[in-house]
Amino acid sequence: MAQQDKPTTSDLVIERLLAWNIDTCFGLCGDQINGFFESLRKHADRMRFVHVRHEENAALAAVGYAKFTGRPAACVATAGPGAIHLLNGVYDARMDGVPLIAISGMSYHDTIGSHLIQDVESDKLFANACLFNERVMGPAHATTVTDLAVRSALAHRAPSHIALPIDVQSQSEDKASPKNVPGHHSLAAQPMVSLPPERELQRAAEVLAGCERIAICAGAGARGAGDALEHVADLLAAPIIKAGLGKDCVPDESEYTTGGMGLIGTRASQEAFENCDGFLIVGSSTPYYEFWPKPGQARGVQIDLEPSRIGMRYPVEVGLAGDAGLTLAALAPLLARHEDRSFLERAQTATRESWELLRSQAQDEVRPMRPQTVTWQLSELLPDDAIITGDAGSVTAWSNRLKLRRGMQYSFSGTLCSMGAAVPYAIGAQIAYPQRPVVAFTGDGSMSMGMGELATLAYYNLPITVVVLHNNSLALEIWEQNALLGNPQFACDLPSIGFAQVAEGCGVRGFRVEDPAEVAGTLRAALAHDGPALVEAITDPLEAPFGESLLPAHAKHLVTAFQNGERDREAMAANLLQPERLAQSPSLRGVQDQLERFT
Ligand SMILES: Cc1ncc(C[n+]2csc(CCOP(=O)(O)OP(=O)(O)O)c2C)c(N)n1
Ligand SMILES: [Mg+2]
Repeated sequence: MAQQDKPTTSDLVIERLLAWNIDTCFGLCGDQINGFFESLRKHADRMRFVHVRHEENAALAAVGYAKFTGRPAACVATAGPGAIHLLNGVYDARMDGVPLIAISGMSYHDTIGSHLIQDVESDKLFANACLFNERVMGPAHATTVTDLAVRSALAHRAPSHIALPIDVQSQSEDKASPKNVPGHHSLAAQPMVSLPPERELQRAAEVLAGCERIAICAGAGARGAGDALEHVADLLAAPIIKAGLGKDCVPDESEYTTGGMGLIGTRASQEAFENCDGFLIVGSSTPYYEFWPKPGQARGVQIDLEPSRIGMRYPVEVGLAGDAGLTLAALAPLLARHEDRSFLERAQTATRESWELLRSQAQDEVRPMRPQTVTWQLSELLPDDAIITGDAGSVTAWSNRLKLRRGMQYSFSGTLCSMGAAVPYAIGAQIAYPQRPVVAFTGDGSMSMGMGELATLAYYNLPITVVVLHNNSLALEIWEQNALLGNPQFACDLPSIGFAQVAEGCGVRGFRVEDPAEVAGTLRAALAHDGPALVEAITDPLEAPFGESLLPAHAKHLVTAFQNGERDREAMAANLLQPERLAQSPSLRGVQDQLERFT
């Protein structure tokens, strides 16, 4: 074989990724990774390369791709700044339990550590973020490392990192060591099927049989297990309360769900937590477990794929380590149907009240408009089968209240909670599903962090609809500084950007809407646009994203912050004191007199 015909290290990595059915790679080139890009060029007919504007978005797009398909994608960056940019998205994968293959360049194999340009040892950089993390030493090492990277990512639902020194990327001559037995590896995949032992299932059924008012909390681990979950909820007459990452495990139109939980959740969810005597946790280790039943209040059973997470957030009596769908299906025949349906029925009434609150808030014709108007209208207009990506901000609360119908999918950067994930997640989703409608729901802070990707939407003509809540503010931080710490807001203002104009400048159809009466029409036009579109909706930053779901301590903090001189306290107090909201918030009613002093 002539020298130039021999596969390079990069060829071997790419061919092995393809053999694993990983055929999509997001990234951006650079002199320390261009050897790999030559191989991407040669494999362009089989490895779909998606050129983004910032490496962080390459990794986040790969996370979005994996969250909506269940399959990993690759992302690639040059050494130094490229790898460092990539890292945030790779951490997102790690923290939300998502498989991903990150590839980054390094300096020459014999200059590493000698202060050359961009000489950041990316294998060390990714050590904490990735479960599998190796530097490839040459072609003879490439397939072994790639196999292990993919296997680890799939087995542990975690990111893997492959570091490729620049000269190694193009190297095709190598001598295998005597321990490297030719042909010793294979692609045999062993899908994990994990089911708890029968004895533990029996114990779980006994605990649940002894409870009268059972609440279920479902998180990311319950995604894909919706049918089994609804069946168990029906048997137990138990409402399903969805942690942020579990939003699409059952649709919001399900008669069993009370919607979201925690600061961004509904009063219906909180009431179920407060009044339950039995607690079934399905694939959730939400950071907001202070909203859960108090330790000791309810007898607990927890299902989690990851045994080490059992008992981490709640003192459960029985832990079922297993796949949520399979475990629920195995548990169901052991459960007697709860004849007393009253706990579920009360939750259903409270859920209707939560939706009614949102609906009536959405009807307000004030300006700047309430974000609820956008949420409500978007829910009405979302096409069947839509994929929606959310973002960090008060926008998390508003996207959490979108009314998902059966077949829709939703996710956001949940545990890392990185701003700016909605658009790259949407890119990953749209690349995976060119025919499905994809909506990115984001804030002006997040949008300004990742604005460059609007050009990516135009470049690939991805028909994503980006909805930006433009409130000239890092609004969530106003409410967090006040409600979590009792401090007046500081450094939350954002100078206005003409997002519709920026979008147009990038080749994306731009819409701007200020009038609540025009929201539906504008969203309809954007969704119908044949190509990428952006809607900037001018919204009120002083709309409390978590008014009715505050805990008493948060309500007290708000009063303290107002006493300490919060500049917008008058408008904030007025917003919190709206009768419909007060009616659903015992915590706010507890400080009503004190809040009234500020209006
Ligand atoms: C990368 C990153 N930086 C900072 C934060 C802290 N943070 C969370 S939400 C938020 C404000 C987001 O502002 P915007 O996108 O305008 O949404 P809004 O809250 O106004 O709806 C900030 C600063 C974060 N989560 N991620
Ligand atoms: Mg904002």
